[in-house]
Amino acid sequence: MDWCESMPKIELHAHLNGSIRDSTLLELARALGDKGVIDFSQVEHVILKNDRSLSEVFKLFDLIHIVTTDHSSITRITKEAVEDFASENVVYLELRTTPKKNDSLGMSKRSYVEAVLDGLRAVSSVVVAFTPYKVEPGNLSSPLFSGVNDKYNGNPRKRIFVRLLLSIDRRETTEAAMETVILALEMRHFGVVGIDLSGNPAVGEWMTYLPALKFAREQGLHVTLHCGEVLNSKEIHDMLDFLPQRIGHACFFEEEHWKRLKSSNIPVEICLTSNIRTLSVPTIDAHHFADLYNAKHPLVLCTDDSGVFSTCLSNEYKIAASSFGLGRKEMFELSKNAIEFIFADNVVKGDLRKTFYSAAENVEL
Ligand code: 6MZ
Repeated sequence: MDWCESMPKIELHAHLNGSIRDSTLLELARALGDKGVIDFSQVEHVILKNDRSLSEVFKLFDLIHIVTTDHSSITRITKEAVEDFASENVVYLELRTTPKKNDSLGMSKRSYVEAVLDGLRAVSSVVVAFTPYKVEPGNLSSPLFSGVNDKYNGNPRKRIFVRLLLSIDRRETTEAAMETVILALEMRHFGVVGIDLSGNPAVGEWMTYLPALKFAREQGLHVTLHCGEVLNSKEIHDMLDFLPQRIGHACFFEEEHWKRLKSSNIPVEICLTSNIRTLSVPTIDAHHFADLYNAKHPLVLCTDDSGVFSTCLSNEYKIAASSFGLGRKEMFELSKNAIEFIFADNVVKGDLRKTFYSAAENVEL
């Protein structure tokens, strides 16, 4: 585990509200209980429960959203999520979140995303680079990180790149999905690089989101889809037809889907703990990681919801090592290969390659 922690890592599938710390969730829930908004005694056991089915996970998200959806909580959980990932040597993080409207709190989708950005700015223990790199005229050597050599508590601060994906929830309408895409386009200069389709896979129809997803792609945003989280052969087929730049999960694929996935080379975001906890795969030994890995299909290990599933990215690597026999070298390569699937630009990719190159000299492979 220590070794997995020490290795640089890339996280490409992390839902902001799913990455909330248990301690923060309990604290925020207790505060709402004190105000009489919720009955804390009724929700405490829901928060602390560890073995949830997929449908129970979505009930928990409804609770988390009641507890977190005000600007200051969103800012706080963003800051904490970035600190947590950076503390285990995640060097590039794509954080995804569903912009939410809440009239009673004066929250619009835009102000929600601004609260997320405030969270990125609030991080002080780590150096965060989240806006796209621009080469200033006459200054070709502008640093990717400002204050890289800054110290925090006497130690050099770690560095992390963060990019944002805005999620469309499968409960939303075509118009609401389009609003999220337009917001993502307007927020590009703040590091929003793409769109994710997520939410309860038992809800909603693929066709509802197609206009917004097509528009996103035409405008140059990257698109990743939660695909095959439940058995829905036609939807998986249609999603693969769309040729997203990445997909998440791929648990309920059938022979025909695997063939098409492999021939299209679409990278898969693999979330081992999440898939096991939600019973989306029967056992870890039966997980499709092994087949995709052996077929050298592009894939990346991710946490999905580190708070909800009590995991972290180092733990996902540890599980891959113990379940599929990966050695240090294989884990390092797996982590490094993810550079090729990130949605940030080539300058960031180049910087990450250097990070892995120098880490290869320092971590025992
Ligand atoms: C599908 C998921 C998910 O957006 O409020 N989400 N969607 N499958 C999953 N696997 C278990 N885990 C999380 O983060 C929470 C939201 O992310 C999506 C759901 O829409 C959930 O409400 P944000 O920050």
